[in-house]
Amino acid sequence: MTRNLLISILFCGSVCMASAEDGSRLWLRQDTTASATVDCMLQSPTLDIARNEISRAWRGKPASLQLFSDPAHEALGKEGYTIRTENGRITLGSVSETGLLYAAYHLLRLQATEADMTRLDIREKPVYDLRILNHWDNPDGTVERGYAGHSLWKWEELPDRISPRYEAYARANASIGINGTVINNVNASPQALSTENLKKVKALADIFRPYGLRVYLSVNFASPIQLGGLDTADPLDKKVQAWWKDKVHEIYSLIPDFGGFLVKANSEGQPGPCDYQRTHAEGANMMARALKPYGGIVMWRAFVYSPTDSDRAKQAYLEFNPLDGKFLDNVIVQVKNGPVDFQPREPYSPLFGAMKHTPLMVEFQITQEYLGHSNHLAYLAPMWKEFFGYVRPNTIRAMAGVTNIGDDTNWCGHDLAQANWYAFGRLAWNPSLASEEIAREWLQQTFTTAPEFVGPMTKAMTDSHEAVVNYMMPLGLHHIFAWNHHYGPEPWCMIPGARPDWLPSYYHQADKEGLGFDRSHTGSNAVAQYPDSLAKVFDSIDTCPEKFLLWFHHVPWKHQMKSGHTLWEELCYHYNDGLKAARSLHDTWTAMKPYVDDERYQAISHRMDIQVHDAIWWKDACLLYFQTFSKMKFPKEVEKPSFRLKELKKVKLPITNYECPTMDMLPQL
Ligand code: BDP
Repeated sequence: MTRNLLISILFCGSVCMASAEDGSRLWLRQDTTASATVDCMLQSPTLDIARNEISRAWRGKPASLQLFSDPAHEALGKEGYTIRTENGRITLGSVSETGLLYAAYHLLRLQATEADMTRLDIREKPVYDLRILNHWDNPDGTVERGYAGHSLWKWEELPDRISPRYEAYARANASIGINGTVINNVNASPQALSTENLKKVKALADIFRPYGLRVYLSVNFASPIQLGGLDTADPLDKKVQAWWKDKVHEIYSLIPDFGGFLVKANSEGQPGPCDYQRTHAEGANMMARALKPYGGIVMWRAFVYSPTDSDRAKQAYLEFNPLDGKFLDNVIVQVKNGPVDFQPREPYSPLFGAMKHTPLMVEFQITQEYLGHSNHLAYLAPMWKEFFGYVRPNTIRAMAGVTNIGDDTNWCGHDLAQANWYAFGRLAWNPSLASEEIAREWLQQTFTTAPEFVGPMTKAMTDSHEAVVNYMMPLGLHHIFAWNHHYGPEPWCMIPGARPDWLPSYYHQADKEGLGFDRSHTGSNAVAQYPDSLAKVFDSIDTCPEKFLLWFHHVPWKHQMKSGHTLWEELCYHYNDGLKAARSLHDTWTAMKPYVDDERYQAISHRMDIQVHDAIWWKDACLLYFQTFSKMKFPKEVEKPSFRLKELKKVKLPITNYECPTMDMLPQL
């Protein structure tokens, strides 16, 4: 059924206009001079955006936007939509205005990617209702693990001054279906909930709303003490419960569609219910009760590990699995994709599949804390797809991604890192999309549709994650980064008095016998947390996939690998392959010069110089260091080291948590 809304968009001719290619336009670079005639009988902020987007850029058949309430559209849910060619025009249909906005962006994507549009019959429904970005942005404008400048949110200016980038941000998210944003760091300041701050949050929420983007806040569990002046934050205390209830009421009176809370509790020094001998479920449920009347949710993180003797990789499971079924229905437990911490490659967290009576959501890290920051090209869709190879998409409830967005002109530092923001949104909408497909459409929209560009670059992007794994941490190695900033290699790192599970040697366990963390039944037995069939595969050194070998096993240096090489040789070849692959990414980019504007060509080339440099640094540091244990020679095909171990051990990068190193800070070749 058509409601009394009909917006007709008629095609108009137009001319092309060039503008600066500083990366600020992301993948939304279509020429906007179409000035199509738009017939609109209903108006609303969201529909105005959808109509304007199409009328400015669409160059195809006349189009109309229609709200439907028929079963076929209702079956697509409140954000789904159809796009159909009918009687010489294109009809975009949905039960909601947001659905129509998504349809508009889809139509424009088809145009920008030069898809065949002769007969359109598209039905779309997002796989996850919640597709959410997590900003680790601090009140002082810094971004924890952010490598693209300062925070986009200018707290000191809000709510009076509104940066135009807030709307540009909402638009970019809507164009890829992202519908939620947690705007502050999980290491949350209690001040996030102050009345003064909430007014600023409201200003952002008002801008985001027409784009279908809801605002959420990370909250500090001790807020009732820090902000409310109470003497406890015990979730079973009536005063504490009343405090949260009042606070939630205040939030919703300002932001009626507020999404809810994200909570990091009893993790890395953050307060939480365990401080009062209460469980995570008791803490989460207390907040959930306060949010429930307004439709709000709690995303409670399972990223916990205390300094015990137990294997860190086992701890989240040990703490959370016994709580299965104990959370209220508006709580979702947010679990990082792997059991440790966003390493370049991890097996999936065994909590997925184990907690059968608790809604779970996966947390991916879009920002490249452990993948060369915004200096390295590491297209992450293949890594996220690897997760979905083990965890069936329909067994989880939602997808969260820790963003790589800052106030840099090009948003993400590295122009090619925009692809990770884009891929996150596309996969949260439909996790069965192929990495190549996403890379291709992103490249076409962001640069050019020339096949000579799109073909090689799709391959380069798709290969890039494996390249980074190989030159940083192949075969299941993990967490051998430099202390604190997590950028370069420091497998030898030893800080007197530091928690052992913050030090690389805890993870690589190199000794004269071999390398790797024994998590088999002879070691920490972390394998037992996986379903039996998989536990068996991981448990045996013979059947464990080699990409996870050193994650699950302490392997003798002379162990024979599937290739016939020893572990030592195989390790050398992997590092060497990683370096070769980094060079090849760079060569591919160099060959793309004719297809790319000079501004972005140079900026990316420069970052790729750093990536190749760092691949050499990683290879040399890790192999020279591990060689002190293996005492074996490098195979002759492996490139000779450019650095000396003694020199590399002295390297201390003058960077804080929040920066991307520049070439002059790096060890000189
Ligand atoms: C680690 C980061 C740290 C975060 C933490 C988290 O190093 O900055 O606070 O994860 O996810 O990866 O809470």
